[in-house]
Amino acid sequence: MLWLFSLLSYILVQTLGLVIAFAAAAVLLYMILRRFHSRLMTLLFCAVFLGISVFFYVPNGLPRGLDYASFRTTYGPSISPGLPFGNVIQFFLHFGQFEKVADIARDPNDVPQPIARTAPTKVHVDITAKEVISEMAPGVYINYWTFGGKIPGPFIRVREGDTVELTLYNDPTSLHHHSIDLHAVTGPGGGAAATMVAPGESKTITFKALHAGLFVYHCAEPNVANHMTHGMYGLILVEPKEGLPKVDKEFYVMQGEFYTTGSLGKKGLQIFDAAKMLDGQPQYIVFNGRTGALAKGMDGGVGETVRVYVGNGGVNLDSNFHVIGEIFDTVYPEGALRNPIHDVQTTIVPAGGAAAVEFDLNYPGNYPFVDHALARLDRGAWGVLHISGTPDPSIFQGAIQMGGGH
Ligand SMILES: [Cu+2]
Repeated sequence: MLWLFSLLSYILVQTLGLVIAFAAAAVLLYMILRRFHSRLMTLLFCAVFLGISVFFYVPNGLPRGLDYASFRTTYGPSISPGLPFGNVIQFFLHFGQFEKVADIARDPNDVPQPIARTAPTKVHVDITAKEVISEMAPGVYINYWTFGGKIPGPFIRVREGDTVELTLYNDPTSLHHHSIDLHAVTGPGGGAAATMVAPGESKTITFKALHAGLFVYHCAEPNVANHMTHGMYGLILVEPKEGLPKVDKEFYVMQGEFYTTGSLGKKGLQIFDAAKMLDGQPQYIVFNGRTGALAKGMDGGVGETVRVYVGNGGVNLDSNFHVIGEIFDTVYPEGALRNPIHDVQTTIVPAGGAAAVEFDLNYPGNYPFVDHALARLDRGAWGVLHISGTPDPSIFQGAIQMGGGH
């Protein structure tokens, strides 16, 4: 409950505190001046005080706690990104019902096996939309909205030509409606137009995977950017009929941004900041939902080949995906599995897009992977691929020091 207290104290101290201090300062000023001056002179001095205050406060704005975004005018096709005030009340009333997830990060090894089938079939997929509480960083709590209680949502794997029957269930503990738009779908809203589900409700769509590729799926309930930046995204791989090259390891990585009223590292439960989202100024830019999520868990050995499926939930930034100390043998830019390019250092993963990268593991060590817009490292956009094995001095020689890399 400490983090709940920290949130309330933030609102009370920063916003209410300012109002109290300002009012008290005005009264104090009036009382002091009135002892030495006429009423008219005192009121004039107070007018100067008020005028200067307005001069400073109006351009700078009030503290974030009062700058609530549901009062903001925006020009999207649907509702603005601010949470309705009623939902904030609902959030606190129903606070106890949210599942507290120990680790929000999806295991990067959580990728289904390659498809061995040589003919199309009908595939059933069940996904549950769920709103939970978990840690972005130690002591920094976020009300995440998820597919399946983890970020990113489950990795869906089908074959070109398959028919997919997908059921979206919205957990009864959710406060919001949710839906799913899969970029692999040809049809209204990518499926979102037929999957809008209230808490406790479920809906089913059926679609044919007409195009091979690596596709993003995401919640498309308005305000869409708001739902996505809370964590509602994942990848669906539609394998080409002819299959993908065989590799030894496959990993699942997805970048996303989080916008909080508290600055980077501010402890306690963080409120979503719609104004910062509109301005494109995230506090956290992370892989798989939280800082440090992929510091461990991605392992390989010299002589192996790996493929990383990289997606970007956005909602504002393109990712510049790069593995420090490796060169991608093959990149499928923008998830186009029939159009690979080769010998690539850094590949762009657009917001709402994906790329797959493949490379041989040639030399042991720790290989950080990053968004190479490197200031984002400090907001959390990094992980590490651990490669074991025997060093080949013909590939690299040198005394390895801690903290190596660029
Ligand atoms: Cu949603």
